[in-house]
Amino acid sequence: GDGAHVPVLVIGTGYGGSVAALRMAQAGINVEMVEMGMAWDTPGSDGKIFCNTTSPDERSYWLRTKTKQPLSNFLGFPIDKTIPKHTGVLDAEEFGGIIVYQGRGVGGGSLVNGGMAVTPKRENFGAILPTVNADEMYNTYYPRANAGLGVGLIDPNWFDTVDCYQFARVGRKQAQRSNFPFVFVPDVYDWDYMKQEAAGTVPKSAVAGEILYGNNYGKKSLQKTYIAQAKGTGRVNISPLHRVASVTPSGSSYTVVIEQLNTSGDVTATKTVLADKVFFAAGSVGTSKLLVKLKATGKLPGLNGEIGQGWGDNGNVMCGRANHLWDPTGKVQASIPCGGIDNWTAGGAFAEVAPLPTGIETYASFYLSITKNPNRAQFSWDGSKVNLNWQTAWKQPSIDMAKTIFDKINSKEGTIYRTDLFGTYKIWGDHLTYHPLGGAVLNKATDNYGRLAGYRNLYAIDGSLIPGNTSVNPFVTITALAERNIEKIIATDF
Ligand code: FAE
Repeated sequence: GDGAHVPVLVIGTGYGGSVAALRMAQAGINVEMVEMGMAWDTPGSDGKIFCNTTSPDERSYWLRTKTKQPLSNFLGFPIDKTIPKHTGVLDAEEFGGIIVYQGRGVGGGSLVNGGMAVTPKRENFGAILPTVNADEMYNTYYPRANAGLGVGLIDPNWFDTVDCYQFARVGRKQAQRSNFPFVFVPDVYDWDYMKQEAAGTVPKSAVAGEILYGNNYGKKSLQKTYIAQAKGTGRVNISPLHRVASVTPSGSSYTVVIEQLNTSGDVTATKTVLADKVFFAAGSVGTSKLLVKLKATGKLPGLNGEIGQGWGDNGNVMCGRANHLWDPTGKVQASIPCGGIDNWTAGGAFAEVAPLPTGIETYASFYLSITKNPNRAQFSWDGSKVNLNWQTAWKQPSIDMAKTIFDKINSKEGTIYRTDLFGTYKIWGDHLTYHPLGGAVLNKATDNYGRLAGYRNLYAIDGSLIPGNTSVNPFVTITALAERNIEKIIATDF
């Protein structure tokens, strides 16, 4: 509450924040977590906590009056619709050259993401986090993260026969016909539950197309794993609909100013808390925006010049292909991807075979590629807000890398790209990312364990630490790095 003095305050309840909170609580430390989004623990009038991708309502978007769907068009027609302004679960945050999609609520990105839980290939790790000991990560922290997240793999026999993965089997066949390896991708979705969904014996979630605006059943979001465990210690308190506005030194502690929000996004109260230690876990964008502003406005002037630097989009780019009529991808598609095409070493691209759960046969194959895009952007303060200088044209290397896969598949299959999914006659979804990384890079803006340079007892512990690319989907690496860092911090800083 207002005026309290707490030992530890964690800003944000995504992967980094949840790991930090759990491990500190297990070490006997009381933790206060502040989350700008909603709790997502109460059903709406339809009996469900989250709305479906096919019928977005006020629960879908963070403070928008119109949806901002990643695939904005179908057959060339815009498909976005009007919604009431509300503190919904998915934020489509617009900067000049890129829209950054993020989760809002207790559980952060785990509420809205595909749950693809991928440990990078060891040979790529040196390029991902060059100052981190790979042996420790692969022997201890990646296994710890995978266990904590509840990662599992689809049953390959079931995959081979079930209707809802027809789209992925077409993706596999076409990849293999062009001599690309198709790999199964682990996920935190409960695969046994999905089997029951497909069999019609439990309420449907993934098989009914739930994903971007939350899964009502089946997905092991952080609410069901790290956060449930953290709450179980009795030492963690979470305040949803509270947004941290400022952190500034006060004696040997920090004064944290927190704005309480209503579900229309208005500030209804401002509270001040004194915290001995503050963990920035507001995500790459949230942590970067806070730190850049606090440095520029004199609240934390001692932060170093690396703050806001080294931001990347994990090379995300999307595209669709139009299949022949003999390659239908299925009317019913599970919303959880389970496989990818690996051309990282030769072409710099790893493409997930993604569903297009429209409920009708589209004959389309859809992909989200993660590429080795070398471009990095920076955040800066303009006197009233924080901007990001990413340019849309900086996606060209990603397009070129994705083409190493899909030009070859198109030529082998005699097929073409879809041009109707992102506008009219537009092939590439090059306007967005799901994977923001960087802005408070490890061993640059912080020491090698996330302690922010210039201050004692201030830490970054989320995707902001990772310099722009993980070669695969990022949350397992964010979780494993947080496990590594918090272990060191608990051992030495308390
Ligand atoms: P994050 O999970 O974003 O949590 C930060 C939290 O801080 C959020 O809950 C914010 O609301 C909150 N916050 C921000 N600012 C403030 C403030 N000032 N005061 C209080 N609270 C604040 O951070 N990754 C994968 O590995 N596999 C996938 O399949 C996958 N699919 C994705 C699909 C979508 C649509 C999206 C958007 C992302 C996907 N990701 C995926 C990315 C993944 O969710 C993301 O990397 C992590 O969630 C980032 O974790 P952090 O802990 O950095």
